[in-house]
Amino acid sequence: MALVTRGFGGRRRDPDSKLPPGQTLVRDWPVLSAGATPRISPADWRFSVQTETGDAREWTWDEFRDLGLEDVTMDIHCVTHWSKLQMPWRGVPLDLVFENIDTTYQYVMAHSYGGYTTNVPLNELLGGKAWIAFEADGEPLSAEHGGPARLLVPHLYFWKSAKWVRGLVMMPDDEPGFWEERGYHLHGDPWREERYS
Ligand SMILES: Nc1nc2c(c(=O)[nH]1)N[C@H]1C(S)=C(S)[C@@H](COP(=O)(O)O)O[C@H]1N2
Ligand SMILES: [Mo]
Repeated sequence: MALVTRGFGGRRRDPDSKLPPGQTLVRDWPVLSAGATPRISPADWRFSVQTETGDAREWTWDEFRDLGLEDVTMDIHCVTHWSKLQMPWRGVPLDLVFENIDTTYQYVMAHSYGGYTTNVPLNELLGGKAWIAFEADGEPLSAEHGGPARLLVPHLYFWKSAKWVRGLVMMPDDEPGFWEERGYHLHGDPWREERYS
């Protein structure tokens, strides 16, 4: 049985919740996918982290969720100018994942079922800033929104929150992922409007 704990924002309203520059609030939740929607069942889902040794630590659905689920309330900001504030999410914090990982590499490429990739520095995934999310708004993530599991890095533009995530590959240097290769910013801080490179 996976424990559910409350993160810093868990189910509480965050008084600091605000709209970054150039963003507009939406009520519905838009779907933005670069390709077809993969359909992955929890039974087939695996999550892995590969380090400089070439070896990968791999978890099944149950093993991974048993690392510890957390409820948090987070704002999301898409580079196409929509934001949603105060969304309830449930997921495993990356801090708990990296307790099991021995690496000196400081950069991460997230890989998704379907081939999508996005790069994030490791320190932006730790310290209670990122999750592998399984639920949003109190429901399991729909396939369109990245179910059964997606990366959630809410303090960066939402393209960093890879849907259908299947693993992370550690890298010695920062390298562009799918959208970053196509002109989007390597980092993507919405408060600095790091939209394009
Ligand atoms: N695998 C995958 N992840 C992805 C994308 C994608 O096309 N494929 N699009 C990104 C972009 S640009 C955004 S804004 C969000 C959209 O998530 P949503 O469809 O749940 O709103 O997912 C991000 N993660
Ligand atoms: Mo986006």
